[in-house]
Amino acid sequence: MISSKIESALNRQIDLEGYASMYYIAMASWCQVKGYNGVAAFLYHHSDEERMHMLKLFHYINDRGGHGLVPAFAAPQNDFQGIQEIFDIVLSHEIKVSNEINALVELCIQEKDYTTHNFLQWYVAEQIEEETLARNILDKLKLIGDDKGGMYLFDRDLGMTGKTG
Ligand code: OFO
Repeated sequence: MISSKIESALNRQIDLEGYASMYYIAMASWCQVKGYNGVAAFLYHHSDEERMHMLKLFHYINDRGGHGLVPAFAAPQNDFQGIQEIFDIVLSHEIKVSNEINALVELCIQEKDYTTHNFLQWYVAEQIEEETLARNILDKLKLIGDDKGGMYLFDRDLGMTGKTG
């Protein structure tokens, strides 16, 4: 059985993961409309992954005697200045999620909830991968700069990776 403190902290995490899933759809949709079909495919896929992160939390909370709740998600922005802005947002959002996961891990130690602590290790590892991926993409964008041909190849390659980590 989880404490109500841990239950509400995990429910806040549901909100973050679900919001991320919606945000990635908003970014994917913008890319699709602008003709960046590879980036769009990558972001749609990433949205699915965030939804899976959210569902894992529902199952865990409910299995431990709590109640996973669907929050009212805030509307993400739907308009973007370009691919650079999108991946800046991706990285800063992933850093935010990592910080929240770390705070949750800390709370588990305080509350002596070692089962939830163990459950959260999956998220800790996942966040390292996602932050690294976002940083690698930003490095590539820096190399490409204003090179249109480079951007064409970037879009094509990202569409082929499919995997967001
Ligand atoms: Fe990328 O946020 Fe989930 O864990």
